[in-house]
Amino acid sequence: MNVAKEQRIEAELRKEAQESTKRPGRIAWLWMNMKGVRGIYIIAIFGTVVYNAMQLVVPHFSQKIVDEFLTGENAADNLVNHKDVFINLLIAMVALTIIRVVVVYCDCMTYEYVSQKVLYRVRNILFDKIQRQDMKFYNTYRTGDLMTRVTGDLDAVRHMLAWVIRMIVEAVVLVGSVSIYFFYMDWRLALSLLAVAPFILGIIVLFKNRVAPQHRLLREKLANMNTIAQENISGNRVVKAFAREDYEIAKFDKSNADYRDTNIQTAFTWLRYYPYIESFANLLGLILLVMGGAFLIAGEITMGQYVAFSGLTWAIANPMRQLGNIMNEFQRFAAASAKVMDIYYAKADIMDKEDAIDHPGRFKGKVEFKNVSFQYEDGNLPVLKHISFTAMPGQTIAIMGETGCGKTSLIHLIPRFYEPTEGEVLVDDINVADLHLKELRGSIGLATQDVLLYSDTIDGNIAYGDGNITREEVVRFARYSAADEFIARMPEGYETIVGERGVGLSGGQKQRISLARALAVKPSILILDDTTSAVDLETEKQIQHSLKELDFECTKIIIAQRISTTKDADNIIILKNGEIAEQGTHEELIGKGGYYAELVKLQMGSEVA
Ligand code: DGT
Ligand code: MG
Repeated sequence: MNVAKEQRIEAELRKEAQESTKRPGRIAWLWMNMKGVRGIYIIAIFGTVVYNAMQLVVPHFSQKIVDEFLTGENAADNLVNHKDVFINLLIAMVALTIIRVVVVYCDCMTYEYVSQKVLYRVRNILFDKIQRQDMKFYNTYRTGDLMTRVTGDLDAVRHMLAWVIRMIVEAVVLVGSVSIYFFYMDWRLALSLLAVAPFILGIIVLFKNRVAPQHRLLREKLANMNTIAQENISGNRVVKAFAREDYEIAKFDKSNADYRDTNIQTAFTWLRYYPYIESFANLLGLILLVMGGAFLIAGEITMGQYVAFSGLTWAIANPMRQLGNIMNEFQRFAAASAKVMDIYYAKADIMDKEDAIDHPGRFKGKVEFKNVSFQYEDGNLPVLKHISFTAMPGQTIAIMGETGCGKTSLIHLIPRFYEPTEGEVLVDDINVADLHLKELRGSIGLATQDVLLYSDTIDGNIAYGDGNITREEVVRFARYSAADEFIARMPEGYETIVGERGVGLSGGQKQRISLARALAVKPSILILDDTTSAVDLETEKQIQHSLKELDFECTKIIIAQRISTTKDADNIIILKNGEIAEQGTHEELIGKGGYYAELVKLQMGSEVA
């Protein structure tokens, strides 16, 4: 399939996943995602039917050979006079076997191709889905769990297409066609052989009821183990700092053992039912021996027919034995696909409205909070209460307050990471909820409180928001954020690769790169959340100076603890328990003699010189 067609199908499926209000059944969902490869999948199923039916033709030929050339009344005669028929029968048997091998080979390749294709597609859609979720989603799902869904769970879905369905078709074809053939030879013997089927089916149903919850449990345990591993690896510094390696190893061991035990239990569940299935399957041979023998002696069936019956009982017995396996895999698919579909059909609460307002061109950068209150969905207390203030284009607004008073929560409402529970947040006099997220967020430069850099070059990290900017510009923004000097001193300068999360850089260095990254999108609104907290005073002064000299107009909203960072702001907002306790300029607030004035007194002499 060509790339354009694949992309078109993927886009259609994404649209469906986004817009559908009802989740289809898991098989219908699978079928939907097979768009474009359904035709060849059906051919593959047809191939399975063919090669299984072919397996039956060989015993049919052996029956003919036995009856007409070995044991029949005219056997010796036939062997002499119709030698050509005998040889033709032998050649046909060999040819059929070769053809069967070729069909099986092509068939397996097709199943593999289709299943990989669907796997690739669904994985892309899942990643796309995960990318577009809002903050709430990331608060809900643990990383290890999400990783399990796009890897292990998805592979169980692939396995369904590549193996389980094939096995089901195989079983149905074998049992079905052999039954017909048996009935055609002798219906009484056929009926006595098939009498075991209802018992085996009964056992399988009992087994299914037992094993289904176990597969769900198994899947949870795997996700749990992955989460522990992932959290441990990304939090390795904390582990080392507290010398908790042994504790972590024990914790992982426990989860690993838990997973192992659940796996063993699941296997044992099958083993509990297996002897019954096996006994019934073996009963077939006994029935054939007794009943078939009696029929043969009574002359009801020929020797050739007896050979055909006995040569084909496996075609009933094997699928019966396989049923447990198939059911097991099917339940694994059921548990995994439910997890995959959770993400596939996840809907972000925060999305573009259908009638979102287009805002081509640059925002002026006016930010206004109108009586905004906010509470986290999983929290039980309001975090922000009746916040109102306005930042005019180009102004600098400082936000200060004790830790936990709601500063970060407040600025997260501007790029619409969360929705206020009351009131509205406006940018350029438009409610942010009415803007296209891409346009809104594209015009905001945000340096978050906990800095996350990608494992990429410093240049790549700074240019993250706008891949088109030149090296000169990257250097210019690094200068604005007082980062150029230390970057230039690094062995490979801007080409230095920083590790995952910026390993290899100091806290202050990371903050400065994060500031350069925020500036590099030339935002209309620059939001700095404690961005210079780890930077020394001298460097900070330099940064403050360059922020005033930016060559593009930009409203600045700066969260900081230091008076030196905030004193020149056009408006300083003091938050207390989610409410605005004071606001005004440096001089006005000193005059008020409140929290800010206290802070000035405390920090006097050291910084505000
Ligand atoms: P900081 O950075 O330590 O100076 O503190 P702020 O002022 O940035 O505080 P903020 O906005 O992070 O948190 C305000 C309150 O909201 C605090 O009680 C913790 C709570 N909170 C923060 N994030 C979440 C969240 O994702 N879910 C819930 N339920 N509560 C949150
Ligand atoms: Mg904060």
